Amino acid sequence: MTQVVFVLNGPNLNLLGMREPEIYGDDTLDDIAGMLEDRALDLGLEIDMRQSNHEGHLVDWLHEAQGSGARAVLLNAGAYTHTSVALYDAIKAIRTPVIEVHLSNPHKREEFRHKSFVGMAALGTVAGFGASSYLLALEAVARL
Ligand code: CA2
Repeated sequence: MTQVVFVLNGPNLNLLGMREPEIYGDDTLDDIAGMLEDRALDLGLEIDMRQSNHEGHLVDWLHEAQGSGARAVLLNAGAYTHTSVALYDAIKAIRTPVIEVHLSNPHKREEFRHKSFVGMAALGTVAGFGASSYLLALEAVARL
């Protein structure tokens, strides 16, 4: 049976490709889903891509990843990355490996983006490579 990789995206990432292309690039979230699905096919994996502007949805989906036996989670929690103890606790509470993903490199940006509750609980982080951050994180999953 093909193993499923959850790709969870947080607040405002539904606007990707429409605003601030100099920071986040031209690709929409649908474009990124397409790229991931193509690569996943080669790797024998399946992608379940989701986006929500609500913190609790991301928490529920992390629980669902564990409950459904997903292979791993790629998590771009958007701004919740820097604020959410609930996401920290949820990642700690599940055994499913979680990889933190960012389009930009938060460490090159404002001070408030330097702290990551997600990064403190995740297995690893890929950041700063635009849409390729997601692809690199998927490659990492295939090597786990
Ligand atoms: O670089 C990333 O992937 C971020 O997770 C993006 C978040 C930001 O708060 C994190 O610090 C780093 C912001 C996502 C907002 O996405 C937008 C997309 C297009 C236009 C405006 C916002």
